[in-house]
Amino acid sequence: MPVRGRAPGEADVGTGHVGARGTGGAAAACLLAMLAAAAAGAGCESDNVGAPAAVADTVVDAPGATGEGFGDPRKAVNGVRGGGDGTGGTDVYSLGYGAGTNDTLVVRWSGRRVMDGPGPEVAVFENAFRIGSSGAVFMDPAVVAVSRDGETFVEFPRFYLAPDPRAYSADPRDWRGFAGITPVRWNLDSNDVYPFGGEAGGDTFDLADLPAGDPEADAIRSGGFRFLRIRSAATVVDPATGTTYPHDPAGTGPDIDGVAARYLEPE
Ligand SMILES: [Ca+2]
Ligand SMILES: [Ca+2]
Repeated sequence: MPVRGRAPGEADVGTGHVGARGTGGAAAACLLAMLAAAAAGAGCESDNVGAPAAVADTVVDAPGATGEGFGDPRKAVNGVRGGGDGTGGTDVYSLGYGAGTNDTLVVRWSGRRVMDGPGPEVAVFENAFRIGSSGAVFMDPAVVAVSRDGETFVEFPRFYLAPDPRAYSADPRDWRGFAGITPVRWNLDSNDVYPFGGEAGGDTFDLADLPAGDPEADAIRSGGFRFLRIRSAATVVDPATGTTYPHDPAGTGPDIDGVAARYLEPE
C-alpha cells in the first residue's frame, strides 16, 4: 500500500496502484448507458467505475528480453505512458514474431490475484495509433490469456473478421477480442485517468467472455487468476483458417506498455 499521501489521480508505481481522477463524467455516462440499455438487459463496459485498479508489477516470463531499450520487459510493468490517438507510446516492451523465442510476455500482480466482477477485469495497453483520418489504425494484434498457476492458460475468445482472413486488415473493427488494437490515451505523467472508465484507451477483457463450460475457465471465474499472458497474434493459429493471424508488413511485434486489472484480492 502507498506509504505517503497521494493527490487524487496520482499513481504509485511502486505498488502498482493507479488513481481514479476524472471518473465522475465516465461514471455518469456509464449510468446513462446502463439506463438506456436496461430494457434490453445489456450491461455497460464501464460499470463499477472507480473500483480500485492496479497495473501488473512483476514480469514472470519474457523469453525475448535483452534488458535494454525496447527489449527491457520492465517497461511493461512500470506504469502506462501512452502516446495518444496519433502516436505510439515508447515506454514499452517489444515482442517479436518468433514462436517460443520472443513472442510472449507473462506478468502478474505481486501477492494478489484478479477476481471476477462486473464489466472487464483487465485492460492491456499496447501502442497502436491512428493513421490519418481514415479510421485505419497501425496495430500489432496480440492474444491474451489468463492462468491460475502460470502453466495452464485460458485464452480470451477472439475473432478476425476481415473479408479475407489470410490478409492483414488495418481496420480495428476486424479485430475483436485482441489486444494491440486501440490507441492509448492513459499516460501516468500527463493524462492519469482511470483505466476502466472509457477514457484510457487500450483493450479490455472480461472473464465473463472466457469459454462457457470450460472447467479451467470456470475455475478462474470462481477463484480468480494470478498470471496474464500476451502473445503476438502473428504466432497464434486462427482456428478459422488453420494458419497464423496475418500482421502488418511494417509490424515487428506488439509493444506492451502495461496491463491494468481490478477486483484484486490478496492471493
Ligand atoms: Ca467481468
Ligand atoms: Ca510502460
